[in-house]
Amino acid sequence: MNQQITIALSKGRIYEDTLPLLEAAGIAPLEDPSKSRKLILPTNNPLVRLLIVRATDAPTYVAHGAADMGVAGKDVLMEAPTDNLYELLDLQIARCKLMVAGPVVEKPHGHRLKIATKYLKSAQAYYAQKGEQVDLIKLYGSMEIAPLIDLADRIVDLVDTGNTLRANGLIPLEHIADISSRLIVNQHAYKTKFSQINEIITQFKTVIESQHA
Ligand code: PRT
Ligand code: MG
Repeated sequence: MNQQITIALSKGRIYEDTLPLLEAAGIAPLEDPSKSRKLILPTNNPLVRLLIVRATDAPTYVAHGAADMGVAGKDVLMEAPTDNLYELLDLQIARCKLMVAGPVVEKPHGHRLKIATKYLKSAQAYYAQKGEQVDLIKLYGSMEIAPLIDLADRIVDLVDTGNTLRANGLIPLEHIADISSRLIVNQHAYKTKFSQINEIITQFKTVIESQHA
């Protein structure tokens, strides 16, 4: 028996890059989230709907079973509790790097390095593995400002083209991790809706393999 499938996605780059994958699985949203204010989007398949959520919230919807599956950046998954969900597929979309960045000319720091970031867990794990004691400062955005006004010596943030760093007089210093978006599935839904979910995953895989052959 076919059941309702709910997929959590964030607007912007993840949505744009997931569309072709959904299309290959025969799923086409009936409205464009950049134009519509609807947060629950019906699709051409009456059994499939899309939830438009904040990027950092996607794992929460999936972990609680409010969505059966979703798409989330690895950066987000590294920070979030991932009980109750499986990370089943690297979609190889919305790629970037998690990096340490700092001013082109660093001031001498006679103290422990202060690192501003929204990626506390990843930054903590990175410096622990290096055996370096640092003070972490949690920010929710615009991290690039922190070294400019002496809130922090360096930042840990996502870098794609490097334009944002450059525009703020910062340069990438250390590579922490390659980031891409992952398909996540609620563990219970994966059992109870296995054939429907597996069908979607198979179609996604076909596209990803053809794009990265
Ligand atoms: O924007 P919002 O606050 O709603 O949430 P969000 O920023 O988490 O969502 P969104 O849609 O911006 O990002 C979703 C996912 O895209 C992230 O979780 C990453 O996995 C992935 N991704 C890929 C990126 C980037 N590339 C990226 N460049 N996310 C953010 N950026 C930002 C980065 O933080 C920095 O401010 O872009 C800036 C750097 O870009 P460059 O090209 O100037 O280097
Ligand atoms: Mg953003």
